[in-house]
Amino acid sequence: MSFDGFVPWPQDLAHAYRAAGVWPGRTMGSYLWEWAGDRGDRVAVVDGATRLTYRDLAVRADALAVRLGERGLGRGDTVLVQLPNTWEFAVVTAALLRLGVVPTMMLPPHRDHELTAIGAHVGARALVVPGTWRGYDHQQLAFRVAAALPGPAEVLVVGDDVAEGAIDVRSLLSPDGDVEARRRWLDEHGPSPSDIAVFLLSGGTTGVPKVISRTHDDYLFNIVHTARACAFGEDTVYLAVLPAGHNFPLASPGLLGALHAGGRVVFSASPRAEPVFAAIEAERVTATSAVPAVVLKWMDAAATLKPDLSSLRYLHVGGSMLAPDIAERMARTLDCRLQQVYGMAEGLVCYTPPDASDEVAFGTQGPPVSAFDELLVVDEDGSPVSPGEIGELLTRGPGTPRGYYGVPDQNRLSFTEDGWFRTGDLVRITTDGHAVVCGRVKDLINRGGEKISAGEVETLIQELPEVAEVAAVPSPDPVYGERVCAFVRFHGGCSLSLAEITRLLTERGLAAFKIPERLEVLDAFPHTAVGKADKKALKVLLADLDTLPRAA
Ligand code: AMP
Ligand code: DBH
Repeated sequence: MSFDGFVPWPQDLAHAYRAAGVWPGRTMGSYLWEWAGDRGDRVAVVDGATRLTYRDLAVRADALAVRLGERGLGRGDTVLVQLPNTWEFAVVTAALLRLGVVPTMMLPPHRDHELTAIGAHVGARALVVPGTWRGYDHQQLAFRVAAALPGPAEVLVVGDDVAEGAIDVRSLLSPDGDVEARRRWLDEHGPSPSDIAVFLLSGGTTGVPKVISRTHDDYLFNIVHTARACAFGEDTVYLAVLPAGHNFPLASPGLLGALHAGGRVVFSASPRAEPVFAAIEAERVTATSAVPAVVLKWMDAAATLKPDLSSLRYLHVGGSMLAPDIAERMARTLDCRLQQVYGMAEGLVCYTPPDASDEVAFGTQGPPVSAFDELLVVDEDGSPVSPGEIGELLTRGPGTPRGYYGVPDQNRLSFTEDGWFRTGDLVRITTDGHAVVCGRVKDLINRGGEKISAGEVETLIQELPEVAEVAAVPSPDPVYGERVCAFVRFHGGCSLSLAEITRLLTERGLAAFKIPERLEVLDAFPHTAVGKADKKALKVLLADLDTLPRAA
């Protein structure tokens, strides 16, 4: 197998980045044994009572990698990884990076719809899932998806009750055997720095989420520069709270940044305040990252639980809009330095500096983490706006790939010919070069940092026979920022309730966080000049519905 849909980096740029040392010219897996040598006995990963040293991590990752290699997986293959925040996430990811098998980072709430569509798009050869998670049987999900994929795919399970026909990942991690021989074999058979290291999902705006290929070179750039922007070092104890397959907790700087800096990663299986506070206290966590919706819940809980957060120095908050007064309240309530982050799996990451003034820390999302990142703000015609004006942000740089994986038509819309990525975000840049996110032009719903493509939800609802017309729009929400609202026009004599729509979409295998939480039924839709649902008008209508008293 090879990755035909990969949009390669221009050769001259790749050479220039390597020559300038912006790209380290190494693979991510190549660090494992270097770390095991320098700091082998130090704890790298903590998950409840499980503690892995840097050496344990290298030994186990190699053991898993070689045994997966023996089962026929290797460079040029990809697997869907849908694991919760447990220590196995770190070992599985490290093993795949060593072997050159590309992990496609799925999220635990994803279901048949997402796994099948993405798995088919990337040509997944296997799925790595938990057995049961939050009461849901992921093993059976993986069997269904494997059967639906065009090619053969193995089911790899991290869990206690591994079914016949699935592979027990824990049995493959055991450190028995010849550690040195495995290490030599992997050093010879591993990937090269320009290979794809990981596939990340973007919220995207089309039917299914878009896949972003990140090479070892460009992802290492991301990790190194974000870790620097967050002053990560050997004393960093990073708590991974958001689902680890997200670019933010994974590599911005997240768990990979903490390991790269010589620190320690603590996994929290849940973002709820109780376990998070308990982990911060028990492990003396120094930094964590979360979306505003999650931090708001921590603030509420802190008032009653009164946790000891004295070790927590830095809180990275980003992923969705954050008002300055709330940012300030977060820092005061949790008594730590707030670093706002505006980032995207497509590459660009901006961070407010750890020592920023209150004005910068609370009122902006900071400058790009590297001077090599370029920003360009344009108006509706694509012309640069005057300094300080709001417009759509275009960006280019050593961490921003030149196209999504395998979607040439989409790429002509999302990227300019000279390599600028159209973020779809409305921003202004302050005179000091700090980004301030002001809104967006892309058609998605940002539910507490989870990006939901309006098109994906609309396509599934439109397929219901009762539905004549549908439009998904963001409905403002005090905690999540936005939730999905579906405007629907039914065929004559037909109707469905919100509960019925929820059931039908769940049956079709759509992740729960994408399912509309509000339904507004219309007899007639407002349309744009080209005959599409007029979403601007629908958003105004929604605001009116929320302010005007409703007829009984
Ligand atoms: P994704 O492409 O799925 O990685 O999501 C990245 C998108 O999340 C960005 O393009 C923004 O729309 C949004 N985002 C990330 N950070 C922030 C932030 N601090 N404020 C507002 N929106 C954000
Ligand atoms: O929302 C995101 O995708 C995001 C937020 C903060 C991100 O990718 C990142 C930082 O790197």
